[in-house]
Amino acid sequence: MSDLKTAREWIRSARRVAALTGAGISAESGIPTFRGSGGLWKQFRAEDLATAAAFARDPLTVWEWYQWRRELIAQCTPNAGHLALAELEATTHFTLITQNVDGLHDLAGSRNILKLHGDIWRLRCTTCLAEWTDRSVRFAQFPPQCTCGGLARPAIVWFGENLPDGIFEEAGHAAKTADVFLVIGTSAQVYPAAGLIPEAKASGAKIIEINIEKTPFTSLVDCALTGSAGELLPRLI
Ligand code: BJW
Ligand code: ZN
Repeated sequence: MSDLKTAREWIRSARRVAALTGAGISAESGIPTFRGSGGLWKQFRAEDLATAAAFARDPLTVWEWYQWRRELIAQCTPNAGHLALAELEATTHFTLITQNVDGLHDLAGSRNILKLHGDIWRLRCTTCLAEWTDRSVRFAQFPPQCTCGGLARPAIVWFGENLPDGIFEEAGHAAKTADVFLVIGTSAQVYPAAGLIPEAKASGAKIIEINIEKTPFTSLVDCALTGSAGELLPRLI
């Protein structure tokens, strides 16, 4: 049997399936990834843009970068990979764990989504910690503010920051109880997200990886499918 057929059979007979997605699943929608050629971290320094210290130092520069990304993402739509995962949710006990902040899984129709690194369309007040959704591409005032007058920041998890309360625990539970764990379009270099892979494996899940390149976990997984998520996921699901 081909790898793809075997993997399909595992999913078909699984009671619980979970998936960890990364920037690679949105690449075919036109959203740049972080690492690798063409990745955001080739063009920008993460420590200048994706840390609380950078925002405290220069909120305008950080907000301009997010504004640029919000404009770009607003023009993108889910691809066949996102849609296949939304379909999986309709037919199986399925938990979607994503590192992505772009909201394309929501647009594709997935409902049960654990967003480990936040959401680019949500803002949080640095003073009163209130959180709200704002999908506007141009803010009425820049940088955006809270009704309390405090400076707003993107509700995104930057380096050195903790993941949203309870979300990682839920993701860990999904990983530990899954019969099949899909790892899709992530370089699996950022923790604690990448730690879910060995956790699922140790709990007995079959691990299926979909990536156009090798990752630190490729040699460990039960099935490594090499190719694009937009092409492979519809054939798998
Ligand atoms: C395709 C494809 C196609 C392309 N089809 N595939 C243990 C060891 C070392 C360090 C740490 C550690 N534990 C924690 C740390 C620190 C840090 C960390 O992990 N650093 C490592 C990089 C070394 N982690 C943290 O700081 C985390 N917080 C934390 O640990 O809190 C506890 C703590 C508190 C205080 C002090 C210390 C610890 C938070 C991490 C937050 C990550 N945030 C970011 C940026 C947000 C900015 C933003 O988006 O605006 O989230 S980083 C960036 O990377 C983004 C992503 O979600 C994340 C993961 O990237 P992803 O999704 O894997 O993308 P890429 O680009 O890396 O990979 C794309 C993949 O797709 C590639 O493999 C391609 O081949 C593939 N691909 N096209 C299929 N068509
Ligand atoms: Zn406020």
